[in-house]
Amino acid sequence: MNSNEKKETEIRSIEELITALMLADQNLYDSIVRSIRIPYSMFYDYCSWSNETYTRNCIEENEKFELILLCWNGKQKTPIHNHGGEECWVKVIEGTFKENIYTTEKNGKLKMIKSIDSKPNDVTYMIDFMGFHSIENLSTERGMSLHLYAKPIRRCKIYDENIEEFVNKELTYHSIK
Ligand code: CSS
Ligand code: FE2
Repeated sequence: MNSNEKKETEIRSIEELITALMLADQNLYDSIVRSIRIPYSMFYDYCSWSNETYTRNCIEENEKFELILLCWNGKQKTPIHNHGGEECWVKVIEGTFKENIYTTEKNGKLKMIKSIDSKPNDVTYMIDFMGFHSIENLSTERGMSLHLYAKPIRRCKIYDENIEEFVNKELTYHSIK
């Protein structure tokens, strides 16, 4: 593939991304997410921030998929969670993040099996048979990550550190465009 052909396959705006996802079969979502080259300033309209938690900002939601922008203050992190049976892609837009992946052992205890650091443009993938994960903004600065879930995730399991058990959690948005 020469450089001209490569440019044509790159996705350069949020509108282009939504159209590509609407038209494509889910088995093409991985290559679509990896071809995103959207400047981070194009996501500013979708940002909201909270000192309590990372925020979930809905860019697009339909029957096939959910595209959300997560905005993180410094050091914010998710609980350990699964993805309600759906596929999950995370693309870093701005900042540096750590993903820890866990499985449950026979006695039910959680075991961390992998840790991945990611930077802008990196893509990670998760699905329930791979286990559970948590994501953390490694920096003390704000960060943004783009999450594609197919299909949309209404509820998932999150690990409650106090009772050392998973509990069901309904997922909500902090903002919707
Ligand atoms: N699944 C988490 C983010 S890490 S993929 C969420 O949607 O809140
Ligand atoms: Fe996740």
